[in-house]
Amino acid sequence: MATDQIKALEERLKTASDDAINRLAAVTTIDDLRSLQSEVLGKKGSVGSMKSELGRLDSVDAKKEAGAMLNTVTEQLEAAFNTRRDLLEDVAFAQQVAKERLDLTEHLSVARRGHSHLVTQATRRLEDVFTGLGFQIAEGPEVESDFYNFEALNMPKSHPARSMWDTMFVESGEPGSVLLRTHTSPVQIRVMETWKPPIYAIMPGRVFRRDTPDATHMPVFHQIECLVIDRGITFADLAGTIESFTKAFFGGDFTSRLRPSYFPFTEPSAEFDIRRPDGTWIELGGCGMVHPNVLRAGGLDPEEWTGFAFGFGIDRMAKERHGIDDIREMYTNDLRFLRQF
Ligand code: FA5
Repeated sequence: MATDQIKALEERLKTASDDAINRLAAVTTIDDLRSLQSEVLGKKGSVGSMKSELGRLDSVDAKKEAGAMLNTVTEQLEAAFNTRRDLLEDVAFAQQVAKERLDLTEHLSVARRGHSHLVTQATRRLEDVFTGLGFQIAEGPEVESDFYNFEALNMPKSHPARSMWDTMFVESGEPGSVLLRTHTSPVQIRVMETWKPPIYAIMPGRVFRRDTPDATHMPVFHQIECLVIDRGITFADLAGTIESFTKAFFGGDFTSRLRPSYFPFTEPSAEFDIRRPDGTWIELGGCGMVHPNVLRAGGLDPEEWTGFAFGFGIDRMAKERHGIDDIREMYTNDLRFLRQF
């Protein structure tokens, strides 16, 4: 009797266990594994519920035998569940890692060092060339007073030449007394006030004008100013310096020329152009002999000191030099453009 009971139990146990193993092989998530485990080994599970049947067996030996059989199968099933769980956990972890992985390949492949902006590079080169010619570098403020930007440069209030520079004013002090400098020429006065002649100075910096951006204009751009004050300086020194600079900066096959012009702070005044080897010309900037009124405004005696000055746009020069069609390209921050330089 007991043997039959055990046989029957053994068969049911085998069926339940085989069924559990088959279903386990098809389980792909931890959640499904958990619910299958309780369906099989839980109190009411296909295998787990068999424990409660042991009490109904006829003999103690039969109970023992059936109990041992049940334990063995339960242990085997638990081991199978554990193995499957480990595998699913590994897979879930790998999936999670893959999902959260940061794709750094782009950063690695473009992990080159940045470089200075085209205009900064041009400014540094200009500084190198001029310091090589014996000049010192000076700087002045970007927010200037009317005095330095205009008045000391021989443009008293309501002087018509002030309209050559469409000015941006700053709301500070007397209306119209504080402004964003429209050129680097005010630094000439600041240098004359603080340095003792002889002066051989260059003054690079940012300047501001109410100019509408177009292919050759920006409202914010860069200039470099050059000022020489010494005894017996002549127009020939000015022309010679511009020529030396042209060859040192652009190359030996470039030359320069001066054309008569007008600036209130220089007399005589000229525009200067650079000739490329192909014979075409680049307009660079303005120049001239420092006006006696400007020397006086800077605290120097025009009877003792003479000098020349010139100034030009760095952005526009870089544009011409590199054959850039539109000056605005330099400020759109498009790396594909900027990386070319
Ligand atoms: C001046 O600003 C004078 N201070 C130059 C000077 C200095 C003359 C010393 C005599 C002695 P001008 O306004 O022409 O001059 O400007 C000089 C250069 O700045 C121009 O030739 C041009 O290259 C550049 N420039 C002028 N306006 C702009 C602009 N909106 N955007 C970019 N570059 C400009």
